[in-house]
Amino acid sequence: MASSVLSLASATPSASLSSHEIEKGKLNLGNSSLCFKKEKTNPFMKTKSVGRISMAVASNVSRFEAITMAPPDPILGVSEAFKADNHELKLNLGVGAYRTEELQPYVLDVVKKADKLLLEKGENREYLPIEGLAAFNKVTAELLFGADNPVIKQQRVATVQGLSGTGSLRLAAALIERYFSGAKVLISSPTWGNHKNIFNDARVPWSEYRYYDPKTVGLDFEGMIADIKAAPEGSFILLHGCAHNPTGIDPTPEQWETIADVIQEKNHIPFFDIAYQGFASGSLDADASSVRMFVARGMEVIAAQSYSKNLGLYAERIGAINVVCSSSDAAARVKSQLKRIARPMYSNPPVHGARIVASIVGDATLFKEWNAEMEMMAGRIMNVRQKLFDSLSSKDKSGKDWSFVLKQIGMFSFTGLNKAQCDNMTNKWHVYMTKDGRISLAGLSLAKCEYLADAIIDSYHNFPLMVASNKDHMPLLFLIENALHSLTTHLCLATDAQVYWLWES
Ligand code: KET
Repeated sequence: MASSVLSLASATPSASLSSHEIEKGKLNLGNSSLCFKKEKTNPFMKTKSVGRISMAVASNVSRFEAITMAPPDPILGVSEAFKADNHELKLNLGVGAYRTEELQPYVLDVVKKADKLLLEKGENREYLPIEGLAAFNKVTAELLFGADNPVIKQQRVATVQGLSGTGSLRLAAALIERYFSGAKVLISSPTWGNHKNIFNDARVPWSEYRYYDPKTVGLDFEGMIADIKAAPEGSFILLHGCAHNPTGIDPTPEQWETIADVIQEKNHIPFFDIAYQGFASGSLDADASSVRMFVARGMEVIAAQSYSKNLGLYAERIGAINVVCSSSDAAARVKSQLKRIARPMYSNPPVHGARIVASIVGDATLFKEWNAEMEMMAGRIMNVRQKLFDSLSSKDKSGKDWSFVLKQIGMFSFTGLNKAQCDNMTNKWHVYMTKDGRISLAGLSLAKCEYLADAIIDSYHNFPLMVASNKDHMPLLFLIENALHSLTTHLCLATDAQVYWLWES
């Protein structure tokens, strides 16, 4: 009988095997059953060793049988569902991607100009060095920290071009896993959904600090400070540099100072994710002020940047990881290790987006044009925010206070709608959004604000969760939902680690 080999390490957590099952040597997979045993003692089946455990399956069963279907991504999966809907009023407020008033994707004029210049220059397509394009790394650090920042002059920043914000965060996570074994990353509750995936995949333990207060629909500043204080000394504190995703709630400058005080007292390491520089206020400098304040205090800081949003370079995958160190010597060593991590992952990064950023930020005229376009994009979102608030306030006669919509900043509004209400938004109104109640205002037009307000009001008032008919229960439900979410993620991580352990041992 033909046989094939399955690797245990490739099994997803839900398809993982208990040690009991391994001893018994049998696993049921729907209609087929899978046999496996320790290597050496199987005289009848032709198996090949993959690590210590090998399995043989009948030839009519896929070698990938043990792989279960992954759920759709909570953010990017929304765009897939949107595409499949043919309703004329459908609205995609899922992914944070800027659209024009006509709800079309937008390529910045300054990017088109840079593109043309690059084409005329006829640049080659040679590999980049592992750390990326030197001209890009120079301007990206300058854009974040300020060109005159002493840390740049003193060569205390290790900058490596990454695969946009996500890839840059992933590099930093790998660095933490490798050199700060057991150190915890603290992430805000809630946060961008992919943060948890990034640290899970890098096998970096994380826990949450309080951030959003559903009662005030604002920042739970006391909770945040208490949780950062309570974290083990030397933890990494993940902070959204500006325009917090998904809540749209940022600390005030005074609150940032207190956050820095506590982080310094506890010897924690601030780890910024700044994916929306320019989108909070319309000013690239103002939006970098939180990061710059920490650096000005002489702290060592990690900061992951993205050009997906502020230059609309989503598909170019262009961003960077910066590690500000207390000496140029340490920065050089950190950079060498970041390169060492990148090399076996993807070898070296793509060149086109890096050239675009370098030519725009490095040219005074183009840079000025970018700033103007950035302001225009941020301004359009602010107008839409205002119109949505006006529509909600004039249409909803219940007396509910919708002013949180105006208080939030950046691309998103965190509506406070629960999962059932979000389902109603999509199923009845064809409004596609993430199930945490976030809507991307960057995907909304002035013309669609009234329709969206109708959808939100209907979902809020007519589609309460069974237990939550009294809206006072909402904060509690939110907490329960959040706690369950956290628990499942941690369980998944634990199960995953067990499979990994079985494989290693
Ligand atoms: N950080 C944050 C906070 C963030 O919202 C995103 C993307 C990223 C990093 C990474 O973006 P990148 O394109 O890798 O540079 N957020 C939007 C898209 C996504 O989920 O991938 C979003 O929240 O819709």
